[in-house]
Amino acid sequence: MTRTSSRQRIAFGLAALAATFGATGANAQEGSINIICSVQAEWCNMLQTVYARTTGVKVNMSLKGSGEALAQLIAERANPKTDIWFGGTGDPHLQAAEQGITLEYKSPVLPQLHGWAQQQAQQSGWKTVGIYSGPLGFGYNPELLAKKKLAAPRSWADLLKPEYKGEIQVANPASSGTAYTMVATLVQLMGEDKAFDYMKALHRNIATYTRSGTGPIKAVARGEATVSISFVHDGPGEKMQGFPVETVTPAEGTGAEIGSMSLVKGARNLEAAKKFYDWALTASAQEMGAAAKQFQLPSNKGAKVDPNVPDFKKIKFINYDYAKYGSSAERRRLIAKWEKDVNSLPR
Ligand code: S7P
Repeated sequence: MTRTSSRQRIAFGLAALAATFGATGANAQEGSINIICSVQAEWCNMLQTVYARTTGVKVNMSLKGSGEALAQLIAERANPKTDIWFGGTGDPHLQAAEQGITLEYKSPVLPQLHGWAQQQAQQSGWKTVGIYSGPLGFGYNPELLAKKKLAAPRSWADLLKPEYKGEIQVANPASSGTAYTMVATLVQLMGEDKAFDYMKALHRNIATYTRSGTGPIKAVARGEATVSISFVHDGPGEKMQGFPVETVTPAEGTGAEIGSMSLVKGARNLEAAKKFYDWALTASAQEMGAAAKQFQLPSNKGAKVDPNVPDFKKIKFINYDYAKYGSSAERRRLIAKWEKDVNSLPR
């Protein structure tokens, strides 16, 4: 059997999508859907273009990080303007589920998903679902490190070294799901008291807390920071653009996100939104991530895993408690504590 390329598989998937809709081109379906898209722009744009061209459904796409997306959905809950929230870290999706902002839905595609993605659905009462997973780690700029005669970090402990003072970027957990994943990971890895002592010490070495979780690795790639705390699947895409960036996961262990998707309660275009949701869970739709140079692990068991996707077998993971750290109370409590005990300290 000849090996099919990712692009060929996506083309086959599109043909299947067109068949499902009884359409072969634009204007075959009526209507539109409104999506908040929390992956990076290239993937969001590809989903928008391909879906609209294949089904005739107009896709209005608004790009927002996970933390900001949740804030918007909370703000518009009395009068929702969004039909689907696609991507972003799983914790705020679980929080949205708990707050009754998202809708229970069991897609017929669920059995095709990995256990971790189905578990995300089950523990939210079927109000969200895992669409990808990715490990938290560090990005670093090897050229900048060499210029500053610094070694690459290998562990959480390394980030506290005095020589990294002012060299590290991470996002602010109040606005970023990525940074909240870091807080929750450290608390589970070290215990709460030690994790907060660690974050206070780390604070001295932080140059900037960014708004969005993808900012720090982009800054590292462009030589604006030396080290970032980031999802490591965001590294290869930067490297492919020619930027000097490498990634590593910490020796002590790390957490992983379950990037998720949710239907919004009160969605104005519910039937069309469900069709997009089912499609987004298929193997061929999920392969679009890698085609857009984003390298999370797809949740559909049949999706081809690009060689740039981090090898989960080689990473030391903690046993991340998604239910506990996705609960509104715990998330709010830890973020408030981080603001009070860490962010208020001088640097
Ligand atoms: O590259 C995509 C990614 O890292 O960004 C997503 C998310 O929007 C990050 O949100 P924050 O800005 O709130 O941290 C991740 O789910 C995804 O893997």
